Amino acid sequence: MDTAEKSYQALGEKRERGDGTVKVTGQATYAVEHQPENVVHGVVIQSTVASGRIIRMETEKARQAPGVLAVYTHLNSLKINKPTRIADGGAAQSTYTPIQDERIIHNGQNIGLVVAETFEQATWAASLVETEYETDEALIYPDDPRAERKENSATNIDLGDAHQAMAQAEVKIKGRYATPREYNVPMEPHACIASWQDEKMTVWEPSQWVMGAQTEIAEWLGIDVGQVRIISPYVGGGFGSKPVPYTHVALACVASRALGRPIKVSLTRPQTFTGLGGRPATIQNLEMGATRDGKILAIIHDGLSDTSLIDTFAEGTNKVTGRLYAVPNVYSRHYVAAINTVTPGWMRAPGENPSAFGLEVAMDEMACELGIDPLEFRLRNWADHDYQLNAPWSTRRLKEAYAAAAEAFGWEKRSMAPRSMREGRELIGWGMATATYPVSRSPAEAKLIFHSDGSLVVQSAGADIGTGTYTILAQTAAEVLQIPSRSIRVELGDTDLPRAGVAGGSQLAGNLTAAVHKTAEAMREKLFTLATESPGSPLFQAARDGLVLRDGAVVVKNQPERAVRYDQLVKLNDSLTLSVLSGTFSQDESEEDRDEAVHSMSKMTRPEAFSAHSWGAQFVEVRVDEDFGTVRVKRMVSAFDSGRLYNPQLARSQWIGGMVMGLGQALLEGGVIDPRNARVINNNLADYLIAVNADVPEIVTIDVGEPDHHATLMGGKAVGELGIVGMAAAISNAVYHATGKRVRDLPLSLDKLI
Ligand code: MCN
Ligand code: MOS
Repeated sequence: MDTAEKSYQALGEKRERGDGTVKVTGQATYAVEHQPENVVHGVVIQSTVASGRIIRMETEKARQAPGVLAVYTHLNSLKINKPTRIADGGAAQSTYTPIQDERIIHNGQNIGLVVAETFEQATWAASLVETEYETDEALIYPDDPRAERKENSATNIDLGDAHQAMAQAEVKIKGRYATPREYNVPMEPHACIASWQDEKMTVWEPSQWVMGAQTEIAEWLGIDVGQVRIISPYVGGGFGSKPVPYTHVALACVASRALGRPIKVSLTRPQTFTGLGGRPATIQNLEMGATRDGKILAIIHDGLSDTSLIDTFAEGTNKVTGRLYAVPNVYSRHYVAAINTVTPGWMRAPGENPSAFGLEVAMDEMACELGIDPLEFRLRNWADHDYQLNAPWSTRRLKEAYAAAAEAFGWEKRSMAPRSMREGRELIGWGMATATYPVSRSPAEAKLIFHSDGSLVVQSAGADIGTGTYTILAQTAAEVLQIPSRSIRVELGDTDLPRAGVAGGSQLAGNLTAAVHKTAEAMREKLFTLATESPGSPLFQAARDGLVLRDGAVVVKNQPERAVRYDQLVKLNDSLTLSVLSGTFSQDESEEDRDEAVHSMSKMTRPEAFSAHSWGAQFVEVRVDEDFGTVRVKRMVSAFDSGRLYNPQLARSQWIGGMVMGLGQALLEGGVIDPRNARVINNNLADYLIAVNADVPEIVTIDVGEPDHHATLMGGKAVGELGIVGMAAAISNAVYHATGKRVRDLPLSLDKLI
């Protein structure tokens, strides 16, 4: 039978998510929903000033309150060691260690933990703790001239001579582009259970990277990585906010060790706004020079993002500046400004996203200045290779993306002038932008286990944060082993499982499909060996190169009656199961090197000889009410090149998820910081607005990718973060087209339009 006729819903095919039903029916247990015996509850206390020190902390009333077991502050300091930052080969996003001293560096800083028998008792007791501060003046905004600035030289761009070329350019534009602090706000807030038992720390923690969590917790506690286990099979979204645990987890761990009982610590939604970071605010100045006929000659660009007083987190605003177009002269610098804030962190497409906002709005401005259609302007500056790296593209089906999206959108019907399209009181605007996201790679392991009933289990420590990892790994094994993917059980998100790195940088799908594919191939060889070398096998001594796998059996090609089923082969094996552990590490890599690769990000690489990225063309229509300035997005059409899609249905879910998040970023999102005390005023989901269903119009996505084996073993490129990258710029460009008003700072709230 032709295998094409029979679908195993293998890699590359559409299929619903395997974990979907358990998640939406409430059967999936999230970290803090586990109910260990004898569990206690911890409530975090946060500072109410931004800068200074604690001069008095009165905890006695809290200690006397019903059910209270302990109140931990800097006064009875449980030791927490400084963790090593990701950039220094560790796994920490912030090196802040709570309750070690009296210093306050940001408002909402975790400064204590109250532990009681019940959550209500702990909450009540926490309200009884009185804290007095001596306050210093705080640095609240990133453009405060007193804030210390550091150059983030890793992202410097020095191509050609930008200053000289700019001087010669016939047409120039210059703009200041800004994005506010934004917050990831996943549905599942940050909440964990820590349990110290028999010299081992077990933590149920929602995690994009269990092995990173293991590293950081071991460092905090001063114990071996092997003494820490992280369990995280289901994550209710992360969007970059759950790569590693934050300080409430450190507090939970030391409290559990001190009390000898498991402890639950959940941040309230408001506490999540300062218990961890979010996307830092950015400010960019971008100058572009071009010839009259629309060739860009030079870009001069500096950017800034805020960070905390103790850690450098850079939201590289120049990540895409030198990469999208054929610009021979680019000068770009990115700086960080240290202010009184929690250390910011990743949020979907860190760097690429604000970088594209600046560049892609500037592209629109230049196109208008030149009187050239914005899409045509981009095509005139087509980069046939990566100018920044001076390397060929692996694949770049961006022209195809522009063409497909423009056609589906009806772009050729656009009239050039702003305010030239309307329907009644509604101004209509059409805008577009380019999106891109790089391909990264890290090695990983997987284990495949056949049980005696012929059922297959696939294991890896990697995470599924809502992306589809469970599903695509079943599909990967199904493709090689020729069994229905729905019959395969996948186990993920546990440090006891085979080594894997982070679900971050939109790379896990590529990393784990490769690892599972290799392991499945090793399993196939093992099945052939058992089939041909076990005396009890019906295919004993059959020619190995004449064998194939089909419908759960080893079969002699063209002789379907000569077959042995997998369950029979398991029984011929010496043990009850048949398992293979393999992956994408090179064979000579030591155990130590493998451990390092998954417990840090120091071994993450990019494809070498080629510049490998995903690409997208994003078009939107907005309607702006002429009287009120309210903006509605009416249509979103994007075409993407993410290489081979492992599952087109799930890739589309990811793309539209990114696009919806981009819509929220464009119109609604933004932390409002109180200028008096640096408190996040809108620290809840009623005031911090994100896009909801009523905001979201019809979405069209078009896949223009082709397999890219320079990028990854299985031919796919990045998906998870791509969809957000160009959205805010496309919407801002559309709003300009509708209204003639150029808004360069997000969000595009109505006060900026009337
Ligand atoms: N996929 C595909 N074909 C490819 C690549 C991916 O079909 N060539 C699909 C697969 O279903 C895969 C998913 O897209 O599971 C995401 O793959 P990938 O782009 O490799 O991203 P990761 O697995 O590394 O996931 C992390 C990524 C990031 S970095 C953020 S931020 C983000 C995102 O995924 N956070 C998310 N998408 C999210 N989606 C949900 N629901 N929740 C989050 O927190
Ligand atoms: Mo994604 S922001 O790289 O976790």
